[in-house]
Amino acid sequence: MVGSALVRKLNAEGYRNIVVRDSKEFDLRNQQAVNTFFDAEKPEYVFLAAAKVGGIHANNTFPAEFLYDNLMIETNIIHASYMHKVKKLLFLGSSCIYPKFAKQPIKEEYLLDGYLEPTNEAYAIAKITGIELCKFYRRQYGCDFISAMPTNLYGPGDNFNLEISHVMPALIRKIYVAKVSGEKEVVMWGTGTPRREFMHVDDLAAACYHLMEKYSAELHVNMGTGEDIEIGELAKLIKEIVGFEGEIVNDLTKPDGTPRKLLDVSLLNSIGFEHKIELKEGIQAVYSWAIENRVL
Ligand code: GFB
Repeated sequence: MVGSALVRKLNAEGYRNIVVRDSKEFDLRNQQAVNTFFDAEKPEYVFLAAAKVGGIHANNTFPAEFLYDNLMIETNIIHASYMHKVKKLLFLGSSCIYPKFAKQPIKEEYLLDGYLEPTNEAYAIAKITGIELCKFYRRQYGCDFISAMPTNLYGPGDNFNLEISHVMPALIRKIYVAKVSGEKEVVMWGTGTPRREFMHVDDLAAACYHLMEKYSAELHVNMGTGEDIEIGELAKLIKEIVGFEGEIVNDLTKPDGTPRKLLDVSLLNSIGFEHKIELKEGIQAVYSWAIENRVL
């Protein structure tokens, strides 16, 4: 989802020499394969969006893979970028790097200030390592490597598989299916009281492009909208957009995860970037995309 949005943005900005590989073509966990790729393509600018990602259930169920795969991807690419003298690299992390009970809104400085949320601890440790790699390659070797920490993302190309997806595509799919099959209830995981901040992936891609042009420093940059919503309210909004009139019921056997992770985006704003796509309009666009692309 993020990689495709970055390609759309770079194309729109007029770039024509964009080198892309997806995971079916080669395995970024394989150091030799990564080095061979860098030898052949000699990239000048690297957007490191590749990662093993998933929603709360996938993170909680496959922590070994979330740690191992992400560590391998990051270390291989960041080291190869250093060895091949890449001009600039942007590493993408996640807002789950911050402590579970971080003060809100979360400033970049709160990193490593408390215990992590257990459901995504493995993924968070991998992403924190990525930030630290960029920081230390910058400090020791002078590499222009920067890091961005996006909030929960959504958009075209999202994963709608209910077992591994994030909440947004999951609720869009469940609510749509309930509507077309005439069901009266939709199951929402957890209590519905956690709050999440959602950013459309096209805003994220624009923010990444902006950082690549304007930012060069050790400190990672929060990427978000600065606004969040309760999951129960999100479900109501999706119901309204999809036109479903049944009930939302809670499955309390599923975890809530972190209660809140609203990012302080004043650093991003001070670099000159503000998001454009508001939540309702973004969900409407994704819903239309999902219908057109038959992923529901
Ligand atoms: O989006 P989500 O899976 O990820 O869940 P996290 C957000 C909230 O929505 C949780 C609730 O409180 C879920 O319990 N939820 C309600 C649901 N219904 C559903 C449903 O049908 N599916 C899903 N998936 N959730 C992930 C992290 O955390 O977010 C990752 O595990 C990463 O590491 C990513 O940071 C952005 O926001 O809880």
